[in-house]
Amino acid sequence: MQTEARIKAINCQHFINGQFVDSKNQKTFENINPATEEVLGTVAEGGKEEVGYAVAAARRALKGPWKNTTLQERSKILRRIGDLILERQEELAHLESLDTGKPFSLANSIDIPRAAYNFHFYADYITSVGTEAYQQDQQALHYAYRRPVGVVGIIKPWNLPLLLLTWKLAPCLGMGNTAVIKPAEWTPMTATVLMEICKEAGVPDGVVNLVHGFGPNSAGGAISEHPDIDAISFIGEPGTGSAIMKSSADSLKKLSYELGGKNPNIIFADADLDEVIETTIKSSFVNQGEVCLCGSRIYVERPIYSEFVSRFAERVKALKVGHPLDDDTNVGALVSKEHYDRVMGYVEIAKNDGGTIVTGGKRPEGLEKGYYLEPTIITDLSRNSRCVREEIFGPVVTVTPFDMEEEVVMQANDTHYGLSATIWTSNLKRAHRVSHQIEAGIIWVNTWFLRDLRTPFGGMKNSGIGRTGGMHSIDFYSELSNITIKL
Ligand code: NAD
Ligand code: 6OD
Repeated sequence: MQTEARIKAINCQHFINGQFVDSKNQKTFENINPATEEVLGTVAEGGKEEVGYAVAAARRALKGPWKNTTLQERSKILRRIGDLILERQEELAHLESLDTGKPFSLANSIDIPRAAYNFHFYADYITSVGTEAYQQDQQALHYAYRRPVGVVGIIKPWNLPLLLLTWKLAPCLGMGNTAVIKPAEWTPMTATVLMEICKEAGVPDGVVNLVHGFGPNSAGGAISEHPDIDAISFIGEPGTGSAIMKSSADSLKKLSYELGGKNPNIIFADADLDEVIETTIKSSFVNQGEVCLCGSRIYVERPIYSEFVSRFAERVKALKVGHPLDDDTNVGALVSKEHYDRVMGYVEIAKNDGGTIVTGGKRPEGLEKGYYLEPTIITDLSRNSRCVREEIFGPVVTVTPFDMEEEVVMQANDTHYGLSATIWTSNLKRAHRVSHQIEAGIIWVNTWFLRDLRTPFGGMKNSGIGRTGGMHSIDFYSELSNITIKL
């Protein structure tokens, strides 16, 4: 039974200096519902001019009331933002589902509660942050003084819109910075509501600013180039990261990057296969496979390869692809036509490369409108196929057998990416040994996407620069001055 949207989509304006405003030239673009291909509403299209206003407001706020807030006051505001997100959970989950095509049930159980928790976590964490101090015999006392980095540009992707925005914004505000945010053009709604929430929670005008728009030659490009932005926190594709690095080079901005992944899911024959299959369904297809951490390259030790493929395929065929607002939907719609065509292109590449489509690979029957794709398992591809090498970012996984531990480590590392990996084994020594050899920033053993926000999070190689989480985010969003007092 299809649930009717109980929450109406919103038209999205910029939020600059505490006010919702249109673009100076009144330009807007359409926001499309990926589940129905209908227009949800309009979005103000910002550019250099709007980013200029937003940066000026953020700069004033940095030196104004925000500068004088105490840690306790900022902690209270972060807590209140988290509380208000939870008060508006159902509305936010609806808007997130309409924008992205993800199941409402997923947005309501994961995205929005985690968005609130990002604020609650940092509300507590910032109150325990200290600095270093060293006594140098009787000569001197050295201590580090922490201050905000300044105005931060936050540029976001579309897959987990509110979860990822709050993951950056909470420590950014907590450390006393101000922000100019650009959400992904395909998913503008929850970021817009978050601005209302920030205002209600007591964030002073100008501290958070939001400019909608596109990438290069638009709001994203304007943020990267703006000389008065001190740092950029970016989540998105490596190519975009590289473009931002080039355009921010003249002003030497501090950069934090969380980029793509082509993550190996390595299954040894001694693993608990029931648990493996249960979790691998999620690590392959949750959020339509549009999670940077998805284990899209599955490697299975040969003795259990056939059993894994047949049991996994059986379970995957039972997943319900459907309208995101249906209660029983497991897999919703991909985010846009452009992305859908791109993912479908990879299915064609797999066929041309001699791959076997074990299940999926096509639009589900009965869903003629919307960007739906059956969860897809592909076998028999060589490691040179673009399907095995490139991030697909959709409900498509490849499965490959292996014989030796050294061989699978080599294959797992045979990529420009290095975000995450999952290793399934009941052999503790092997778990440590393989984990130490895999070139990835996040390694899960016998689990996937189990998060503790104090831990370092991020990727190596083309998957990112720096780490976030706990103290790592605090370090990015602050500058240290070492002060030496001669005794
Ligand atoms: P994208 O790089 O295309 O876009 C991200 C953002 O950058 C958007 O807001 C876009 O408008 C903006 N942008 C594009 N070009 C720009 C430019 N030249 N200058 C400034 N801004 C620009 O990424 P996407 O398609 O929105 O997201 C998917 C990608 O994000 C995948 O690669 C995925 O793996 C990655 N991702 C990584 C993580 C992580 O934690 N590592 C999390 C989520 C998504
Ligand atoms: O859990 C997180 O903190 C995080 N940044 C998740 C990213 C998921 C990528 O799609």
